[in-house]
Formats: sequence, structure tokens, C-alpha cells
Amino acid sequence: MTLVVSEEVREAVAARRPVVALESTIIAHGLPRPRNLRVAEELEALVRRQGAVPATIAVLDGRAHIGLDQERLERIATEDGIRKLGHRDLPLAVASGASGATTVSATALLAALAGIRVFATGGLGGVHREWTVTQDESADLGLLARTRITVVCAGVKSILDVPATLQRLETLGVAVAGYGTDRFPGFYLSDSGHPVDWRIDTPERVAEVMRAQDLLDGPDAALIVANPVPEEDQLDPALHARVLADALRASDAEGVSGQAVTPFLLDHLMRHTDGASLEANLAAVRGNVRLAAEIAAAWTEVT
Ligand code: PSU
Ligand code: MN
Repeated sequence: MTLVVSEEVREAVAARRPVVALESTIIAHGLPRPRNLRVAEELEALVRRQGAVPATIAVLDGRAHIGLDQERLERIATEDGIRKLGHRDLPLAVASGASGATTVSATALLAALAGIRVFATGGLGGVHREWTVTQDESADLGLLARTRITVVCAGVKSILDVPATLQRLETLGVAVAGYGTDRFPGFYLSDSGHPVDWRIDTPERVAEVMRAQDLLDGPDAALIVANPVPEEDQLDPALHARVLADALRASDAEGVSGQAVTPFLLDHLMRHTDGASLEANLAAVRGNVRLAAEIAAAWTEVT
């Protein structure tokens, strides 16, 4: 597939300067307008402030872009009909000239193809709570099991079956470490209630793990750096539990399925927490973007 890599990103990758990949589904389908555009700009600025180059990834008119200029960023945030693209959708979107925002799976694939090793997002997709009925498991997991990329996230979305998702990650051979914690983060919450086997405390140590991955040269798989939202920014756990139960009931009652499930649940939480879930989501993403930039910088030092 022909990638359109922005000049800034191409130069930074070639010169081994720090680059951080950013996904676009959160912009087009995860956040309300017009806030989404401001957030997209803010996240890019955060990466730059840390001395790294942001590479927001999306498909526009059938072309996969790595690094968006302002006009393209605005299209993703404001245009109607922007699709949600997992990695399986990429050839379909390219061949039909479609425009779409990339999920974690499509973003990780395109970033890796462009030579970018560090990627920041909010929360990964995973195994949904009704899995035994729907078999709904995000394509994020399968793709991360085959792609050598470091993903900084606040764990997996708390709308999911978190222990089942952790089990799948183990089965698939994806490395998971808590950043500064031995508790697995819970996206809107600092602690999902589940432990994580490995803990890393500095960006330099993350870079050493990446280097060990390369030296070992086992099957390609991601390294997940699970970075908790600061406790003072998390969603009130009691409110979270109550509204999430509501959201799951509403999704069931309305027969929401497929790609629509995750955006439906996130939107329901936002509207029924007076926007508090949105603030917690943004705090998590900001922290992840900052940490990813530090890891990208440390990575250029060890390679
Ligand atoms: N993180 C967020 N908000 C989001 C997502 C992640 O804070 O909207 C997106 C990511 O793009 C992720 C997708 O890949 O949700 C998962 O969707 P699904 O469950 O349909 O695979
Ligand atoms: Mn799904």
C-alpha cells in the first residue's frame, strides 16, 4: 500500500529523531465536536513540546496518511461520513477512495509500516462483556499480537471485560507492563481492580525492553505500556459503575452491534456523567501522549 508520509515525519524517521504515532478514531468517533478538533491539535502540540514529532494517521480519499497537515486534521474532525477503519478495512478504503479514521489496529499497522515504533492512544479495544453471545473482540488485540510497536495506553476501555482481555493478551503473547504501578489501569479509572505482572518506572527502562525485544527477535508482537490516569483526574468509581451498567443496558435494548458498540458506550457515559467521563478520558490520553514522547526520545538513545 502506498503510504503518504508527511515530509516532517519522513525526515524525523530517517534521522532517527523521536516520533509518536497518534490514532484518529478517537478524534472522529470518540470525542464530541467541536472539542475533538481542539483535542487533536492539543495532542500534537503536547508531542512537540516534548521534542518529538507527532504522526496522526488517517485515510483520506483512499490514501493512507502518516502525519496530517492542519487541513487534513480538520477534515477528520469535522467532515461527515468519515468511516471507522480497523486494519481489515484498509484495502477496502484505499481501493474505493474512501476517507476514514484509523482505530488502534489500523494505526499500529500503518505506523509500523512507516517505521514508527511508539504509539499513544486512550484505551485499547478488547473483549466485550457479552462475548459468549456476540463474540465481539476488538481487532486491536489480534493486530497487536503481530506487530512490533510500543503502545502507551490507559489500559483497555473499562466498558470491556477487563480480565478476559488480559487473558487474551497473555494467550496472544502480547507483553504488558504497568507504568509506575503494579495494578492494571482502568481507562477512566486509575485501577481496573486487576494486577499486572510487570512494572516499569522510567522511559529509559521501556526503551531497554524494546531493545531486548529486538535482540531476542522473537515473533513480532506489541509492548503495551499501561499508564494510569492520575487518581485526581479519574472518574468517580461509584458513578462509573452506575452509569456503565446503564450504558450496557441501553446498548442491549437498542440492539447496537459491531463497530458501533464502542462509540455508543463512550457517548452514553459522557452524556450521563455530565462530561466527567470525557475529562477523565482526556486526562488519560494527555498523560499517554506525554509519556509516549518521552519513550520515543529514550528509544532514540538506545538505538
Ligand atoms: N481510546 C479512546 N477513545 C476511542 C478509542 C480508543 O480513548 O474512541 C478507539 C480506538 O481507536 C480503538 C477503538 O481502537 O476505540 C476500539 O474500537 P472497537 O472496540 O470497535 O474495536
Ligand atoms: Mn467490536
